[in-house]
Amino acid sequence: MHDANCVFCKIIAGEIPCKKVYEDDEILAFHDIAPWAPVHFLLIPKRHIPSMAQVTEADAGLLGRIMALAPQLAAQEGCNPYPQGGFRIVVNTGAEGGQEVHHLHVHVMGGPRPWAKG
Ligand code: DGP
Repeated sequence: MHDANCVFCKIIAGEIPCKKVYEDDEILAFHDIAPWAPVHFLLIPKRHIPSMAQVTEADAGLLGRIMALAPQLAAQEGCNPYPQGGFRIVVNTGAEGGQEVHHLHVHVMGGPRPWAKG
């Protein structure tokens, strides 16, 4: 599913450039345009799911794959090793959850502190 008005669908389609971290048939990862931390990338499903609020049991495999990719991509992108290093995972959901782009995305942030947010 592709939403013509969605900025992340446009990135998936190659209509908007991104700094790619990882791609497969189901998932794309790329650097956040406004990073809060020295390492900050987003993992997104290629299928247009607006947010975590629309996720169902049928999406468990896809969500599991996204979460399982996070540690290896965090290391690849320069996050320091656990436990002195590590990373933060955030999934903003809905207006009150701080979500601005309504295509499900998992923020992965890490690197030496202080960070811009938090
Ligand atoms: P959220 O508030 O959770 O919806 O975060 C959306 C993030 O998406 C925000 O940190 C900035 C990022 N973002 C928005 N537009 C673009 C874009 O065109 N390219 C990239 N790389 N990131 C974007």
